[in-house]
Amino acid sequence: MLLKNKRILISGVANKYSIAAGIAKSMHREGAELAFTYQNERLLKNLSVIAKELDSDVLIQCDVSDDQSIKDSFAELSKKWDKFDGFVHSIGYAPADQLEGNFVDVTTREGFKIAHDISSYSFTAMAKEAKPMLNDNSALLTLTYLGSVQTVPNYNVMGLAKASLEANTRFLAASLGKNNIRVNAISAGPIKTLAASGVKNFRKMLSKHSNRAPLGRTVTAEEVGNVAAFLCSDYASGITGEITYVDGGFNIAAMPVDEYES
Ligand code: NAD
Ligand code: 0WE
Repeated sequence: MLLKNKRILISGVANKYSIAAGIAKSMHREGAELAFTYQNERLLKNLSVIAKELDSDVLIQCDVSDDQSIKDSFAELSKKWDKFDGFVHSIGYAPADQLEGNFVDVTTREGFKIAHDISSYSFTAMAKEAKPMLNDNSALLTLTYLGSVQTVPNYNVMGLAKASLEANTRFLAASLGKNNIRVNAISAGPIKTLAASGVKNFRKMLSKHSNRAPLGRTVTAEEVGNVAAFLCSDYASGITGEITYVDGGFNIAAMPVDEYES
């Protein structure tokens, strides 16, 4: 039980395929008490079913594009939990027109602004509001993607936003270290979630991934969840500001093994 006596707030569950849902499942198995935020009413129905299965009835609306909504959601959480032990930020967004086509042609000032605001700044914003409520030995976690450090066709301005999110992870770690709060990120391999379902040729990307990754397959949201549970547990007490890859080794391989091995 990695997370016995830990209270963790989880954002970003849109449905059962969400990476945040895999994380919630692992954390619940490891004994954590969970609360959830959801973006809007439309997502509440799915979340209610998932939260119930994980013994949680703390569901709070939080749209991270709005400072007041973030403030209100932590105020509401404080009615249930006076203190807690960390949160998972599993939120990313860019307008759909930014994620299809040639980077220099499709990227706009507005698209850039929204991608960075929702996908990176929101992590700082949530940390700011959570800080007074966090216990000693708390941990914050976010989800990033390889597109932050290598180009990926169509990922475009999201790659820039993820680079910002990873720097954000390091600066938050430096900022909150003296309060004994650790801040880490998981860089997950591609997983077929709602956010991925709108992406052109995503299935082709999944098979390319399996081909190049040393493990010869994609990863599941629960595999990401298991690492998330570890990083938020006291077993990871010496790790902060780190980007941990959960991608079957894809990022360390420049080429598939099988095509050149005799
Ligand atoms: P998902 O669609 O299940 O989750 C994305 C979540 O972001 C949704 O729950 C949505 O409600 C939330 N969100 C978007 N805008 C918001 C706002 N303004 N306020 C509050 N919430 C908002 O997809 P996912 O793949 O589970 O994505 C979760 C995280 O994992 C994202 O940061 C994504 O970039 C990252 N990630 C995904 C993959 C992948 O292949 N699926 C790989 C690596 C990293
Ligand atoms: O971070 C992500 C998903 C990011 C995402 C997806 C969408 C689709 C719907 C952000 N915003 C939106 N906005 C929408 O309107 N991933 C890591 C998954 C992903 O998305 C890609 C990928 C991969 C991998 C987009 C293009 C290329 C590869």
